[in-house]
Amino acid sequence: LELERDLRAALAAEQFELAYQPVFDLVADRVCGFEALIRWPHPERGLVSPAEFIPLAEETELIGEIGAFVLNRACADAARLPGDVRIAVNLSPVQLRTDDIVDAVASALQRSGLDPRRLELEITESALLEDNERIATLLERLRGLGTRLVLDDFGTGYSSLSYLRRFPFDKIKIDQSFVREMTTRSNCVAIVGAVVGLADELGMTATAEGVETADQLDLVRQVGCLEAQGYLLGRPKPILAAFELLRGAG
Ligand code: G
Ligand code: G
Ligand code: MN
Ligand code: NA
Repeated sequence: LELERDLRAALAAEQFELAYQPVFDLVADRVCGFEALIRWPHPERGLVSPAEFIPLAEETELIGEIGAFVLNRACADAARLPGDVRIAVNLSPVQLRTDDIVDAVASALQRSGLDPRRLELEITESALLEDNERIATLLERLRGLGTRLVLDDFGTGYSSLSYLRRFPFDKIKIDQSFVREMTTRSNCVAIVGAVVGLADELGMTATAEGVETADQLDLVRQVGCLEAQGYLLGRPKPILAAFELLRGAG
């Protein structure tokens, strides 16, 4: 309850920050985007993990306001990044329970002037479990704004192929648990390779998440994956460091 009170205060005081983790185009060998990850530097508790406060925000319906903050900040920051660099924002399943999310995304795009094609919306499978017809219409509307839809953490939930048939995704993010075990379990190499092939056939991109070692990156490349993200390639960092990373890459 104390944390809930702090969460409200943090919103009012704009205590939240965004960290940006680079996403690499493995063909061009350059940063092609960033995933925005919320950070809460709490004055007394120190850095509170979103794994702790996002579930609380979902229960207390503060997630709408926090989500709007993330969208607005990420789009404003992305609009200042050069060229065609993309920004990915995580959407909570709770944010998809009402159609307000369409207005929130449209508003962030309009206020920032960001080209909608540079905004990626990450959605986990758990958001797709219920109320299929309504969710399908909602996702069509989000895509209608010009944004790209990403199926996040693929492989961890039901990983139903019907999600890929029914919903208009542009990208699949392969969960880090598969990537981590590629070096120790050949079946994980086969699974990641199969998802990459499937994405390709469907005209989608696949991103390998959680790449931590050079051996993992080699295997990810070997199975034909074109995009990757993980601590080996870059940790989540403040926007200024993200700018520097792009400048350094030339
Ligand atoms: O960066 P990391 O440990 O800190 O994130 C932990 C979890 O919190 C991940 O599942 C991530 O998707 C989620 N997360 C991080 N930032 C956001 C955000 O802005 N919105 C939502 N809904 N989830 C987020
Ligand atoms: O659920 P989602 O995939 O959005 O969450 C991404 C989470 O994974 C964030 O908490 C982010 O900080 C974390 N992350 C990103 N790269 C790595 C990595 O290479 N290893 C580990 N263990 N976590 C990572
Ligand atoms: Mn994500
Ligand atoms: Na993910």
